[in-house]
Amino acid sequence: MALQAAFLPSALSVPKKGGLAAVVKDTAFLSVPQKKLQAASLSVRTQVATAPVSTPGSSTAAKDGKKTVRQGVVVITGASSGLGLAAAKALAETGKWHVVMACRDFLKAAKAAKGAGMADGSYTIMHLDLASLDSVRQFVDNFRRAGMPLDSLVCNAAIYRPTARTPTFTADGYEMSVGVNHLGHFLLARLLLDDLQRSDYPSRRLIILGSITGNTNTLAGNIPPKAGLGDLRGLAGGLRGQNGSAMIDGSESFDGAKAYKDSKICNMLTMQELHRRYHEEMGITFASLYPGCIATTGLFREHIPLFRLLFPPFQKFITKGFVSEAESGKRLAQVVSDPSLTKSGVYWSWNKDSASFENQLSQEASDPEKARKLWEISEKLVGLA
Ligand code: LMG
Ligand code: NDP
Ligand code: PMR
Repeated sequence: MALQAAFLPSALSVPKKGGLAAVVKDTAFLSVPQKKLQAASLSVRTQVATAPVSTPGSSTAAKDGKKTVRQGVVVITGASSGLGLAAAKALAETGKWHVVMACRDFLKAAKAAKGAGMADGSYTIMHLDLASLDSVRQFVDNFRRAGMPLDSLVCNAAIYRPTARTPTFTADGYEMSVGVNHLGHFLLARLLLDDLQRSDYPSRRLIILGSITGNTNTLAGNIPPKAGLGDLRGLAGGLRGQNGSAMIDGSESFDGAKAYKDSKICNMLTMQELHRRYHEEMGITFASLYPGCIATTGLFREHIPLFRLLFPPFQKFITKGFVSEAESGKRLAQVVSDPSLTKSGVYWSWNKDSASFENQLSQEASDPEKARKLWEISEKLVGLA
C-alpha cells in the first residue's frame, strides 16, 4: 500500500469517513447471495489518477452483524462534464459507489471532479477516447489491471455537431457522432460484459443514454432534422464520407444534427438487443433513459450562440422540459443504483414530479429486426466479427 501511494498524485488520500463498504439497508439488495469477491490488488499506475488507496469493491463485515453490501464500482464515460459529472458526484456522495470516470481529457476531468467537490478517494480517472477503438481496448485493459470489479457501466459520453455540414472522422475512419456515441460504446459494452458478469454485486447494470430527440413518437422528435436509420446502408458501407455515405441511412449529404439523433436511436436499439441476448443468461439489467432536457450542458457547445442563449429559457418556460444538471445527475444515479429500478430492457423517463416511469420508444427505436441488423453491422465495424 505504501508503495502504491508513492506512485499516486498527492491529491489522493484514503477517505476519512464513510469507508469503502456501505451498509445497505434495502432488503432487495440483500436477497441475492454474496459470492466470493474477485477484487485483486491495484497494480496499474499509468493512466490511472486519483486511484483510491484502499481497493474499491472489497467487502467489510459490519460490526453489528448486519449484512453489508460492499461498495459498488461504476464506470461512467464522459464524466468530465454535464450529466456524467453530475451523476458521478451524486453516486460518489452516497459513499456506496466508487466512480471510475472514463474521460478523454484527463486534466479536464480532474479539475471537474475537484470543482464539483468530489472527495479524494471516491473516484478514479482513467483515460478513454471513444473516438478510437484502440483507446477503448486500452481502457478495458487498464481497468482490468487496476483490479476493481465492475458492477455498473454507464455509456454516457456523446458529441453533438448541430451545425456541421461536413463530417469529421474517428481514428478508425467512422463518422464522428455515430463513431463516438454508438460504435465506441458498442465495443466498450461488449468487452466489459464479461467483467459485469464476473461481478458478485447484487444488481449489475449496463446503462446507455438515449434521448427524446431520437424518438419520433414525441413532439421533440419531430423537430427537423428527424432521426431515421433507413436500411442502414451507410453504416454497412462504413460511414466513410467520400468513399461512401457518412450517414447511417446512406444519404449523400451530411447533417450533423441528424447524425446525433441517429446515434441515439442506435444507443436505444443496442440496449434492447443486449437485453434480448444477455439478460436471461447473465442477469444483468440493461436500461436506457431520457434524463430530461439538460439545456445548459456542454452538449450544445458547437451550436450557434443565439441557440445557446435562448435554448435554456425556451425549455424552462415554454416546453417545461428543462432539468438542471444536478437533477439529471440524480436521475441517472437512480438508474444506476435504485433498488426499485432493476427491470431490464426499459427506457426510463421522469414526469413533472420527477417520478420515474417506463417510457414508450418510437416504432423505429424499438424495432427488433433493425436492432439485430445494427448489432451485426456494428460487430463488423468494431472488429468483433
Ligand atoms: C436546425 O435548426 C438547424 O437547421 C440544424 O442544422 C440543426 O442544428 C437542428 O435540431 C438541430 O436545428 C432548427 C431550429 C433553429 O429551427 C427550428 O427549430 C425551427 C423553428 C424555429 C423557430 C424559432 C423561433 C420560434 C420562436 C417561438 C417562440 C415560442 C413559441 C412557442 C413555441 C413552441 C410551441 C410548441 O433554431 C434556432 O437555432 C434558434 C431557435 C432557438 C430555440 C428557441 C427559440 C425560442 C425563443 C423563445 C425565447 C424564450 C424565452 C422564454 C422566456 C424568457 C424569460 C426570461
Ligand atoms: P456534455 O457535452 O456536457 O458531456 C458529454 C461528455 O462526453 C463530456 O464529458 C465529453 O468530454 C465526453 N466525450 C465527448 N467525446 C468523447 C470521446 N471521444 N471520448 C470520451 N468522452 C467523450 O453533454 P451532456 O452531459 O448533455 O450529455 C451526456 C449524455 O446525455 C449524452 O449521451 C447525451 O446524448 C445525453 N442526453 C443529453 C440531453 C441534454 O439535454 N443535454 C438530453 C438527452 C440525452 P469532454 O468534457 O472532454 O468534452
Ligand atoms: Mg427541442 C416539446 C418539448 C420539447 C422537448 C422536451 C425538447 C427537448 N424540445 C422540445 C420542443 C422543441 N424543440 C420545439 C418546439 C422546437 C422548435 C423551436 C425545438 C427546437 C430544438 C432545437 C433547435 N430542440 C432542440 C434543438 C437542438 O439543437 C437540440 C437537439 O436536437 O439536439 C440533438 C434540441 C433538444 N430539444 C430537446 C432536447 C432534449 C434537445 C437536446 C438534445 C438531445 O436529444 O440530447
